[in-house]
Amino acid sequence: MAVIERINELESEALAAVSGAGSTGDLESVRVRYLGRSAELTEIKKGIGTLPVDERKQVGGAANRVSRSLEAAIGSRSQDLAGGEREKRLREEAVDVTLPGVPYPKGSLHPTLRIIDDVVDFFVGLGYRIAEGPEVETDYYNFTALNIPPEHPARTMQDTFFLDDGLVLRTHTSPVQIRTMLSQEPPVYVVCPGRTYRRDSDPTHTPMFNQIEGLAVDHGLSLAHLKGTLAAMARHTFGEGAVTRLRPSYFQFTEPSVEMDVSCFVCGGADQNCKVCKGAGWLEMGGAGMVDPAVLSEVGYDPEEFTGFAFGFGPDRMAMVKYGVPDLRLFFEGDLRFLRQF
Ligand code: 2NL
Repeated sequence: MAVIERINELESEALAAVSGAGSTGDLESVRVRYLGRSAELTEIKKGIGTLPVDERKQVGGAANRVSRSLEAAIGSRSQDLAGGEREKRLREEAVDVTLPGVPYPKGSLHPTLRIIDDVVDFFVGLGYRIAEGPEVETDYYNFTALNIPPEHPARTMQDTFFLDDGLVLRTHTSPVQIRTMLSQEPPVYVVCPGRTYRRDSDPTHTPMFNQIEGLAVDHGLSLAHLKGTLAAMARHTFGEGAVTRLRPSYFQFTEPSVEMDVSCFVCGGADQNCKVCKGAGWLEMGGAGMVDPAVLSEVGYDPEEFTGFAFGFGPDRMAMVKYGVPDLRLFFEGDLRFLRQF
């Protein structure tokens, strides 16, 4: 019977196509072509009703057998293909965890910031609070409250950047301590790091530089407390061997006033040709003194009841000395070749 023959032909044709399918996509096309809605075999099944009664059973049986055999063949081929494809994907997408990573450059702290952190940590350890304030200040907070009245010659020594409306770029962080004292009663223990500005530019002066000032106001504070505090700070920052000395000096806002030196941490004073201290044996660290009673009165503290000491350091200068940098301007140029050395 011609139809039965055709059905068998379709079977071998389809089985060949199934084994020839190279991917699950191909295999699906084969399934649609031989078992789909408009496949020849499907058409044959639909036409069974029009056949003579004695042929229907035979044709139907053959068609169903071929359908099942194709479905089975497609099913097993599908599993093989899917398994192979999965393996291929796993192989291709595998991550080699032994490959070296993409280098991610590590940053480093700016030398000035390292000094600031170090000094501030020391004072926080003693119980001081950190205080900050505006870089654009009024003439009053920057000068007048610090016992530097208008027209006083001390103002011209500071090379101030004057702005409009009586404002200035602060020439020191002292206005932060003034603001602190105006906002609270003693005791006061604050350390004030920040940027300050003066019209100055050469290898050891930049128009913007950093300062760390500190202020303590309490009952019974004396120059001895100041001296002990500064000595401990120098040991913390420059090593246990650091020795400090105070020399008489003058500031408008302290009385008495001192300049503080630290023994050279490179030669300790033993090398006449030392590059760091130039043979002096001492390095200038900053200034300090007992807060002038006029400043205490100005902020409403009773100078008969309270005394205070204050000090100021230049962390940029300290970093230059500690790390042997010859030109202060290098600190503010942002050249990574310079900064990566720290
Ligand atoms: C220096 C000197 C100094 C102060 C800063 C100060 C602040 C107040 C009252 C009194 Cl509110 N004094 N500050 C005192 C002495 C020296 O700095 O050469 N700094 C780099």
